[in-house]
Amino acid sequence: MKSTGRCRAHTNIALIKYWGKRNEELFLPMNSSLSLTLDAFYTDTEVVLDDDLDSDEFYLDNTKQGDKETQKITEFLNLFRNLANIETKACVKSYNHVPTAAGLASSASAFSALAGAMNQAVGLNLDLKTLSTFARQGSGSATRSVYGGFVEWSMGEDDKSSTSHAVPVDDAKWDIGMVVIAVNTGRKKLSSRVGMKQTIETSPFYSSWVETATSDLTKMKEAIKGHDFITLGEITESNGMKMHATMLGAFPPISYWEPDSVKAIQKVKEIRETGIPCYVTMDAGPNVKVLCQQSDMKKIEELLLEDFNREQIIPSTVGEGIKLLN
Ligand code: 2P0
Repeated sequence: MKSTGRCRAHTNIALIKYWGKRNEELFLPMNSSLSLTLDAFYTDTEVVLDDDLDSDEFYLDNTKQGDKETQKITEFLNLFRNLANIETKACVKSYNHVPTAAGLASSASAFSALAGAMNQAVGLNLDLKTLSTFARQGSGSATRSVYGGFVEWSMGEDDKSSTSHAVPVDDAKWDIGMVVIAVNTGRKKLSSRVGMKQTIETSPFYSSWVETATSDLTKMKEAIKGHDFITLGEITESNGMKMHATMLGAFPPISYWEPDSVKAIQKVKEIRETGIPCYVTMDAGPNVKVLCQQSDMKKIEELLLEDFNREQIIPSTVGEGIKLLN
């Protein structure tokens, strides 16, 4: 017997960052976070449950993946198989749709799409909130990709997995956009998973980070409610910088920045000084993301082209939540 599920999920960029777990096994975060789902970057995934398979198979962009990558998928699918009380193996095929130079292939869209596809293949009919708690256990940031627009990942209580889930905050259909400046698209040397653990264990700034992220989130939700773009942007930029400052305080220090990251940040500041509101954020890599108003995106692209190449500048509008494909 065979049963199939197909799902698309878009990636998301955190405006209030997640940087650390209070429970590593369950992927429970130290603080709640908030993101914007992006239309330009997404993953399509097909899961075929097949009684004839002896073990799970995993293909990424038509290339069969090795044991280590497949094992991660197996562990993730087991969450669903355990719930449904089945042992059927699966063939998983994933396709990343990311502009070639972006280097933004993301575990957020990957695990969110896989959760959606497996939910359909198994026939569990989990609702989106519950599905986000499953996506979370593949990769923390995947929790938020279940929904479109502005999405909160509510940290939840204690070790209760079901309480740590995504909450849709706002559809972001009020002139919101993002421009990615791809500085370097190579593989990062230090994974987020290791980087965040090292930061919690050694950075003396960590407790202040958690406090400030929590108050930033409250203020940001107010700004979103009031469609106050300037406050939204100011908190975004401040929160991202505070996360990177906290990492710099780790031992040994952690920095994902490159010279061109600083160049991009300076450029955005110059653009802002001309009167166009735009604000930077950065994740566990050197690329710079610019939160802006969609109506300013063309102008911002033009100005960025004075210092960066065409293929380094990737604009995106707001993305939708997961959707089943047929
Ligand atoms: C975020 N990042 O909120 C933060 C900001 C990077 C910097 O979530 O260990 O791949 O799989 O939960 O989700 C990247 O870390 O880490 C991330 P795991 P994940 O988007």
